[in-house]
Amino acid sequence: MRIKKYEANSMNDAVRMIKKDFGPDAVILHSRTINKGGMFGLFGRDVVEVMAGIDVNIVEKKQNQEARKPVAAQIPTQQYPKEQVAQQRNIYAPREETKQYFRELTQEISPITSSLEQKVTTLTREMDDIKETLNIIVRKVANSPHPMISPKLMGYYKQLESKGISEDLIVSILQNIENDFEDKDLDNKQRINDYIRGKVIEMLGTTNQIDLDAPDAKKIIALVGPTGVGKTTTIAKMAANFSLIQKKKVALITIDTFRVAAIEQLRNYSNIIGIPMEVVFNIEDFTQALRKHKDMDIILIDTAGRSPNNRSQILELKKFLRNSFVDTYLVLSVTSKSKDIYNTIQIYSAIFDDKIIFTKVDETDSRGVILDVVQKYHKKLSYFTNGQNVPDDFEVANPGKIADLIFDV
Ligand SMILES: Nc1nc2c(ncn2[C@@H]2O[C@H](COP(=O)(O)OP(=O)(O)OP(=O)(O)O)[C@@H](O)[C@H]2O)c(=O)[nH]1
Ligand SMILES: [Mg+2]
Repeated sequence: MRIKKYEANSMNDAVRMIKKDFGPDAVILHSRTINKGGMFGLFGRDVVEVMAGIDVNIVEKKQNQEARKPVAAQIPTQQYPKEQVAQQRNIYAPREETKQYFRELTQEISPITSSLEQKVTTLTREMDDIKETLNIIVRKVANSPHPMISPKLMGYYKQLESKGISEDLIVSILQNIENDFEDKDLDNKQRINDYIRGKVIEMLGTTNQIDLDAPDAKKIIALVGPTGVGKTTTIAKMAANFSLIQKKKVALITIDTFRVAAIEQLRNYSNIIGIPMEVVFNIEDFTQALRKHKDMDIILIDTAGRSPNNRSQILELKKFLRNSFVDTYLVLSVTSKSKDIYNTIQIYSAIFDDKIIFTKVDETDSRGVILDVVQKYHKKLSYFTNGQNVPDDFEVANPGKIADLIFDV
């Protein structure tokens, strides 16, 4: 703040002086009337004393603004002829062609802006539609434990889930129902159960059994699979069926020489059924045994159980089974975890083609994995076993029977 003291004859004079020094932004801080010039207070005259000041910031700000003003505005007009000043000012006025340019530009832009407006309107409408659809989905999800399934069919979802059928197959079956049934028929339990059974049978596709009377029948059958799934027992059941029921000539070969007990197990069965059995330790023995029994109607080969995690052991079996006359069946227990079953199928695919025997169906109510194996891996069911009794607990797999097994009928 700059401050100055003034003395004037009147307040008006003082203000004029202040304004001259500080400009219109000056402020009067203090004023008083004093007597000046006389002696002892006599014969003097009254003057006005004023204290005034100005904020230096305001002054600087004003000066900067002045400096930024266009040159023409700063031209002291009285120093130049009027025409010259007008000419100078015209430099800053828009020219006619500039005005024209902006007029044309506006004309060009206006269709673009109106189409943009339209697009924004359409997008807003679409966003509203999406919001509405999302709300419907959210409401549906909130009402149903499975977002893809109508709440009316959730009972069937639970039922199929309890049978061990995988989620994606259940969803596929129930979505078929939603497509094929009218809403009012979704309450018809009998119709829906029949439909589901029909779908499962359709999904199980064709099965495959050994027909020894077929002209191209393969006569040499090997069973492979993980440890303890029931290979040896199933071989005994098959041998007994072919020999005792179908009256065929049957021979057994075991390449499972890993445990003495395994050899003894099969020898016992061969003795009981009354059929020959060979124990082979290498490829030469194997070829010799096959040659020896070439006149048999069927030769059944038992193999050592191999963990799917031991790929090299599985490939070891390949040396024996790569013979094109050998038809290899994978034996799987329904009691195994689905994940392990899928893993086994993948690893054993190196030595078996597509035929599967499921064992131990009597040990669980959850047999839906059979359907998954057929659907996901395109395998064919051949037989299933449902107990430890040789030869009784052995059945030909047909889609109707498997569907009954899955639904525990
Ligand atoms: N409950 C039931 N048990 C079965 C079935 N099939 C086999 N078993 C039993 O499963 C156990 C193992 O059977 P094995 O035939 O020795 O199995 P494996 O696959 O030959 O076994 P490894 O040769 O050791 O790999 C035995 O106790 C059988 O009685 C079946 O269908 N149901
Ligand atoms: Mg065995």
